[in-house]
Amino acid sequence: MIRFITGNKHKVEEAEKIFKNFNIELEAIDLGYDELQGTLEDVAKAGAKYATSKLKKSVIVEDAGLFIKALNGFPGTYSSYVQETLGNKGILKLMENVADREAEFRSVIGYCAPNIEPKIFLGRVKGQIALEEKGTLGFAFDPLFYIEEKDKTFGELSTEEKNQFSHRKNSLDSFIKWYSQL
Ligand code: ITT
Ligand code: NA
Repeated sequence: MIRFITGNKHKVEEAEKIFKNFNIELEAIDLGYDELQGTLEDVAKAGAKYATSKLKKSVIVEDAGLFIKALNGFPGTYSSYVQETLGNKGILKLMENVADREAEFRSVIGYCAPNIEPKIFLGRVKGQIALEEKGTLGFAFDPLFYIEEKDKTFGELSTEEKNQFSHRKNSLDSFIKWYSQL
C-alpha cells in the first residue's frame, strides 16, 4: 500500500488507476501542508520529508507543472497559482501571436520514509499549447495541452488514455520500478 499525500482529487484518480495495474493499493491523504517555493524537486523532497515526519510512515507526494518554452518555462513552479488566477484564458492571451507553441508537463514524485532521506522521480511529456481550449476531461491545463500524435488535447483524453503517456504516468512508473525492488 502506498500513501499519496495530495489535495488534488484528479491526481488521485489518475494515480489510483496506474497503481492498480501493479496491484498496489493507494491511500490518498490530504495533509494540507504549505508548500515552500522552489524547484519541483525541492518542493517534492521537502513535502515528502514533512509528511513522513508528521505521519511517521512512508509517503509519496507530487509536485507538477506546465513549462511553456516561449514563456521561458512559465508558469512552471507557479502553475497552481497561475491556474487559479490567469487560468487557461490568461495563458492563451500570453500566447497570442506566438508561433512556437512547444510546452512540457513535468511531474516530480517525492518518496520518503522514517529514517531515510527523500528520493525523487521525474516524469515529463512534450506537447503544444493549443490555439483554444478543447475537451472537458481531465483538469486545469489539460484542455490547452495538445498532443500531435493523438490530434487531441489532454482535455479530450479519458484518464486511461492520458495515463498511457502522461508526465504523471512516467514519474510514477519510475517510482514503482524503484519501489518494487526495495
Ligand atoms: P497537491 O496537493 O498534490 O500539491 P496541486 O494541485 O497543488 O496538488 P501541484 O502543485 O503538483 O498540484 O501542481 C501544480 C498545478 O499544475 C496544478 O494545480 C494544475 O493547475 C497543474 N497541473 C499539474 N498536473 C496537471 C495535469 O496533469 N493536467 C493539468 N494541469 C496540471
Ligand atoms: Na501543490
